[in-house]
Amino acid sequence: SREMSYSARAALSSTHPIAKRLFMLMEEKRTNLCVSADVTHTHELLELADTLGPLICVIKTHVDILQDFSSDAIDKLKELSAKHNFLIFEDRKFADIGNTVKHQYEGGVYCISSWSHIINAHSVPGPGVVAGLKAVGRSLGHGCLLIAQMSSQGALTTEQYTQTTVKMADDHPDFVFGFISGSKVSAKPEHVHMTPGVRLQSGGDDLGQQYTTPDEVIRSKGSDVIIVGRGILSASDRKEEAEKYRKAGWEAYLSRL
Ligand code: UP6
Repeated sequence: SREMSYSARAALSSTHPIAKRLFMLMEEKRTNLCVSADVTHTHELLELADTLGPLICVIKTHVDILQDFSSDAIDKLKELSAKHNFLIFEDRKFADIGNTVKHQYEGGVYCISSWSHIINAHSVPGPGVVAGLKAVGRSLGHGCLLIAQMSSQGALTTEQYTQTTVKMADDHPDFVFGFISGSKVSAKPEHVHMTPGVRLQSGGDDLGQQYTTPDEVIRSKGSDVIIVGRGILSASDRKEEAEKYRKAGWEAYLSRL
């Protein structure tokens, strides 16, 4: 099936500024690869960001697994994001009442809103979670992805849950610009779909993760961005492996145009 290009989607007037930036840089850099930088030390995070920077559109972080988190490391990550033109996505998966997520997003040890272009949230608390996050992030120009589906075995994200999540996104187009999902869940071309649980060799791990290939995710499932962690991190040459994922994701995208 013929689909719109990332740049055509960037040009739509109703596309969120963060989605516009993302679609544009994906087209410029010819990449729909988001690396999941699931490492425990800041030197490794920064080394990944600098080495893989030219090959990725987004770096996804879990800053609460870093043993040596510091605001200095975050400053360096921001510099690398400017140097290589990628966006930063803290995979915090907010999932509480609006008032609590507001504090979790803005304050605490990590001050996520001061550095992360993209955050995500579970829709399970209802629209208050989006309202709380939006109160902090909207004026900063940041954007949010709602988790509509999960890659793990036995996930409770039923078809109805997914559809209600899409409605929640539709109600907040000034902040929510897309989804974490295994497939395209919204028909709106302004929405970005990002998919975790991706590996060149399908299968899983022994804790419930389930993998799909880049080609399947982009071409058959209609998602836009592949999120890859251990597929790249466990390779002896991470840059070489990341290039394989970039190429696979990009060729799958070209084939659906
Ligand atoms: N992630 C999933 N599945 C989801 C949502 N998020 O795997 O439904 C995240 C994980 C991890 C990354 O928290 O950071 O994506 C996947 O890593 P992996 O490629 O090493 O399995």
